[in-house]
Amino acid sequence: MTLFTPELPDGRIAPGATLIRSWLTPDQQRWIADQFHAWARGPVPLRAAKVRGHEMSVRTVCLGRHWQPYAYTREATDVNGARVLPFPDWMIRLGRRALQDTGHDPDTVRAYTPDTALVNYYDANARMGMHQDKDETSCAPVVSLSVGDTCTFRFGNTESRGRPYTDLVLASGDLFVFGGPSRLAYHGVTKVHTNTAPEGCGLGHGRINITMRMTGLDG
Ligand code: MD3
Ligand code: FE
Repeated sequence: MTLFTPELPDGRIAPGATLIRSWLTPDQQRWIADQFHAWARGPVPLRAAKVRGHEMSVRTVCLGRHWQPYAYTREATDVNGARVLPFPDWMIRLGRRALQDTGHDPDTVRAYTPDTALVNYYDANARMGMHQDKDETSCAPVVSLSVGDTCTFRFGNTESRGRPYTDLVLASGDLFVFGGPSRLAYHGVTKVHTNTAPEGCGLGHGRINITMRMTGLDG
């Protein structure tokens, strides 16, 4: 299959969707991989969420708030009841820089205060089916960072899981920001390309994806 990389020179994929390749330096990728290993040690371990009775193949650890289908909570009541780790300040600053570098206006950048991160781990066989992210009440952009193996990411439309969609390869260090009209687009991960993680990215096997969100929830 040919993967078509339709981004314009400024990284625009669709209105509100911007991709910046190799946005994270190898040092930053390694830092994130090291943090991931620490986050996965708890208090809430990596877990495969159950969606309508089926375990996802992706495993997730959350920061700030815990995501379970289809709610955000402070305690991981579907895992071990522990409170999730706080959302780190460095990640708020990184999120703002991501918005700045993808051309968002200064007011949007200043107002961006993500409170939840889903940190997904994909092994060689993991996939993520086409879905919309709509458990948040805020329409602020989602910031996505990838580390480790390359994957095929499917970016769809806001109407249905089906066509039209665009398949893109996401590699270690890539930044993707989804805002505006793209915020409610269906999307998924159709394949992880094993042994494609660059030397020095800090992850020997598999893929990490961090998505930062503003849930719009209080408390
Ligand atoms: C497009 N994660 O955690 S990141 C998820 O690679 C999720 O782990 C995928 O979908 C992953 O919900 C994709 C890219 C992404 C994230 C959020 C989006 C694309 C998006 C929100 C709206 C539209
Ligand atoms: Fe998603």
